[in-house]
Amino acid sequence: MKEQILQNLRNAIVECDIDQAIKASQAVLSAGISPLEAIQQGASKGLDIIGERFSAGEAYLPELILAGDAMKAVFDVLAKALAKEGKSKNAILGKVVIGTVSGDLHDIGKNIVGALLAVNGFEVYDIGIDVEPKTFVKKATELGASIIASSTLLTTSMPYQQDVVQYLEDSGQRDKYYYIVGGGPVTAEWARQIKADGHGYTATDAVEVCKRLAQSGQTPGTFEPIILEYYQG
Ligand code: B12
Repeated sequence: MKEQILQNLRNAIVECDIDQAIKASQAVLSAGISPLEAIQQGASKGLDIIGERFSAGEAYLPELILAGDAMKAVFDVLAKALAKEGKSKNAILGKVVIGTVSGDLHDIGKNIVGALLAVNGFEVYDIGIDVEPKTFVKKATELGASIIASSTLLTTSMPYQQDVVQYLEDSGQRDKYYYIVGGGPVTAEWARQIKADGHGYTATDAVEVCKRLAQSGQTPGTFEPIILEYYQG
């Protein structure tokens, strides 16, 4: 039954069918399936299929837009239940500023990461999409955050993730903020190359990386980055 529900969720996204996406999300809740698992193993897989079709010239921009809208509908239904999955509701583990870098309007993954960090004890400030490198740092200063997280889905925007490090260095603040990077094309190699402090492939990884950084006591920018791939706990 669980497999069938996850498959329905995946198909609803592939078919860009918002009504079916909402129904399948409600079925996730009724069946007591983990909302995070439903997002990562169901709905996101649908987006991957649409993405592959887009690359192959078998789907076009309208499908990307509609599939994105269907995914947002899923997230709206599951967000409350996601909050209940949170493990440390009382303690504040740290403040995180999160955004999508310049030139990039993709926000679904970033929103999932932000929501999951928030329900796991972090105070999260989402500064949106198409965010300039220096704005990440300025907001972190303004809000007293200790972690900066940037997301990108576009290879053409990846250099802006590096520019955040450059800005931190140029402004003499590299030792003040842990900096983590993620998003579809972002790899461990890239994170090391740009001297980020952490990287994860999934929202679950992002939470664990932030926890380890917040508890590490190490000076940002002075250690091997914490890299996680599909952390299982
Ligand atoms: C939906 C979608 C859109 C929607 C976005 C809607 C929205 N509000 O976000 C719209 C229609 C706007 C769109 C537009 C475009 N898109 Co688009 N889009 C997609 C699609 C199908 C899904 C993206 C998605 O949401 N995935 C699901 C989420 C949950 O996954 P995720 O973002 O990777 O996030 C997870 C992890 O990466 C991680 N994570 C994310 N952020 C962070 C941050 C940190 C710090 C950490 C640790 C982890 C982490 O956790 C998340 C949850 O596990 C992808 C294909 C794909 N499979 O990714 C193409 C894709 C990203 N798009 C693509 C392209 C080319 C475009 C356009 C240029 C198309 C065009 N010709 O106009 C425009 C660009 C617009 C712009 N300037 O940004 C390409 C990018 C190619 C590349 N690598 O550069 C892709 C890969 C499609 C493809 N196969 O060609 N797109």
